[in-house]
Amino acid sequence: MTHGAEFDLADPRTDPAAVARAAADVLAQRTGAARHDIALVLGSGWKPAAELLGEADAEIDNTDVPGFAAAAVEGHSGTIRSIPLADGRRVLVYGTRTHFYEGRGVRSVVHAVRTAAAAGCSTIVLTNGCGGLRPEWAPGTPVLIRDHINLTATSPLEGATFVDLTDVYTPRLRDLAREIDPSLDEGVYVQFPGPHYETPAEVQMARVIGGDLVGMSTTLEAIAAREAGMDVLGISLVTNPATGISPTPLDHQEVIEAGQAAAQRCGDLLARIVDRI
Ligand code: 8IG
Repeated sequence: MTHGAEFDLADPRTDPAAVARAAADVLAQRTGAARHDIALVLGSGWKPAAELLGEADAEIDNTDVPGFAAAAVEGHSGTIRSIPLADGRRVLVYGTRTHFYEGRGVRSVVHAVRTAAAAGCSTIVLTNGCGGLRPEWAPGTPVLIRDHINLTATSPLEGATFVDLTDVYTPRLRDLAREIDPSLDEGVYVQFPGPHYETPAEVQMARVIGGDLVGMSTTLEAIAAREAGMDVLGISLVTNPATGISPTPLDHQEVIEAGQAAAQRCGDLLARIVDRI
């Protein structure tokens, strides 16, 4: 399905809020649910974990929803799923995200977040796969995002929109996650523009400025979510030590196995968090 020029986020005359409303309308139609309550964005390594949330009763191709681009990373287009919870609430699960490095513009990067808000979600859980700056974080360690440093040199907010970012990652949700899993560490996530990985000198810089995690997503989405008034929980899955952190070169097989081993822990964590939000 194609959509008209009025839904082209790359056109500066387009109102992103109107595209988000149109997208939310399509989701309501296609899921048969007037509203959703919690949104979940799945990053690298989180797909198997999300299976543990429950069974989706609707699955929609990104390309059928206004403003969504076909997935750039995977071979197939991304999908959006709707999972009903036992208590009547619904979770909107985004199987892919648009990354800043795709060059589609920041509006496209945060469109899923704005669509979730327009669909009624008051909480969004942003997950990602990232590099870890602390040697004690083995591949496969989930870490709560306590705060972020946005190194993209841009913002999803347009015009004189001054949004307070004191508590971007809602303290109550972080407390809840740690109640469920007291062994969870917290860290500061540094978003680099990508798509190249960091040099060792850039990883050192990230440490010096207060970072614990390095990746290519999440911060712009979190800002847009706060603008929309949503509570935000950010969880990173450390899939590799950042360049120069580990004395031994990265073993890709090790990373894959660590990710698979983490799926059960991350899935349990997600399911128990969503249950108690
Ligand atoms: I998975 O080491 C993953 N994504 N910037 N650095 C950055 N992004 C990442 C990394 C990493 N690992």
